[in-house]
Amino acid sequence: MSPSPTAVTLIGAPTDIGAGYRGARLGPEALRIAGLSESLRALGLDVADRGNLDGPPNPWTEPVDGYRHLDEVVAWNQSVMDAVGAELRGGRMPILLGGDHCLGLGSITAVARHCREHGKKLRVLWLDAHADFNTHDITPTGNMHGMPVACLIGLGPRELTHLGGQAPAMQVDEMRQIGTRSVDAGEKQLIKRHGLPVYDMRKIGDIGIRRVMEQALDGVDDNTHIHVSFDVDFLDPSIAPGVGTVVAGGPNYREAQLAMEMIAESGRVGSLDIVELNPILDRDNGTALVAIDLVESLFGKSTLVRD
Ligand code: EXY
Ligand code: MN
Ligand code: MN
Ligand code: MN
Repeated sequence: MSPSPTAVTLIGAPTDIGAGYRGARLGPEALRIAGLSESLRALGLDVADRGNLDGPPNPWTEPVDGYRHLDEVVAWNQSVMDAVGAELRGGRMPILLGGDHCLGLGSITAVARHCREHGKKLRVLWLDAHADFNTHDITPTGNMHGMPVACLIGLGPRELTHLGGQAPAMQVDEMRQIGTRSVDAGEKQLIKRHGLPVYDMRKIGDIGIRRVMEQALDGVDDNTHIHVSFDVDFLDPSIAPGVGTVVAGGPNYREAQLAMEMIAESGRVGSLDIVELNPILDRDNGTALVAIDLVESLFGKSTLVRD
């Protein structure tokens, strides 16, 4: 994988199968209508759009054994893993358009397998208000968009922890969570037990977003593949209201922009998820436009006035 590849492929995953509100299934179209392809092309990228993946409808049923829609979540993540893996094998950078964050499991399982096969180090930057580290016995809702990180490190149903053929899909120390500010009691204990690296909003308040990003990117070298899993609810709701699980007190525009610019300057971004955009809860598609502007910062658009 070349650093900051110039060839990207959009992959739509129109489902809210893991979410507690319906509407994230409309996320891919909202991002397309807000001009994601055009914005990336304007930055000189070769942009392909492979359209939307197919998967089971949302049956909207209650949790069973602490999992809501488990079979459908597995089917969607299998489809995402196959599509993301195909783009990586083709030398293109996959950009997954969600859809809710349970899809991060399939996406990152494919990326982690690609890294193993190519002898690359993996660094996952999980930008999110939430830790998404629940398991079926501690989840307060059964919604599986609250579980992908636990599944990725091997805590979850075998159909998901072994989706890519082996578990864990990734190591805890390959993950850096940034912007966390809504964590359940059981989740907090699990995070402590497993030593999940979390830069929560208190840390950002204490040392600032620049220092946090320096620490989160520490150790990234020319042999590192960075995967950015951008849950749009990472952002403060005042700039991004169109998400299903709003949590006040998130990074402001400038903090989010600096975070994206610093990730871009590493030159090692190899894959991206844009998830949890819910147009039903948005105003004038404004959240999609903000998300795209920040993704442009991830691809080199900078506020730095170069001499
Ligand atoms: N922790 C809560 C739960 O597990 O239901 C809320 C999870 C929200 C997850 C969103 C995608 O980031
Ligand atoms: Mn999330
Ligand atoms: Mn979230
Ligand atoms: Mn169990």
